[in-house]
Amino acid sequence: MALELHYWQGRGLMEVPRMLLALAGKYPGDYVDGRYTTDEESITETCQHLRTVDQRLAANLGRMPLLNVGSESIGQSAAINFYVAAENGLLGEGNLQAAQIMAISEHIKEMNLVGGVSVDAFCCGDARGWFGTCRC
Ligand SMILES: N[C@@H](CCC(=O)N[C@@H](CS)C(=O)NCC(=O)O)C(=O)O
Repeated sequence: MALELHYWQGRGLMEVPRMLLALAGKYPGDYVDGRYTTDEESITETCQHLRTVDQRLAANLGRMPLLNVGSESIGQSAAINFYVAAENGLLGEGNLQAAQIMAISEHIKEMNLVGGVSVDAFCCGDARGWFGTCRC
């Protein structure tokens, strides 16, 4: 089924699904990597104005990230990560490993929430730069 990712022009919360897709050998072109901005001067062929998509973000309460799977939409980054990982065989073997993988993902999210300090060690020192592209 056709996949369409919608996110700001940055890594942020959509980088996990993009990386999962790359691990599965799928790159932009295999899916739509929609990127958006509110800055008129930053609009390019690969980065459109938010107004082109803002009426279609209800599944994430008007925010991004949003994943379209055919005619269906998924909001909330945790749900998007789960769907993309599960569809591409990247959630381990069985429910136990899937839960352990999701726990690591939640740990990283919480470490980022407290300032990225602990995540720096976990992510080889560039956590601030990595998460800093999210416009939350
Ligand atoms: N809990 C949501 C948070 C979504 C969120 O805060 N998205 C931000 C970008 S990282 C956003 O689009 N903010 C713009 C807005 O709230 O209008 C998720 O994980 O998907």
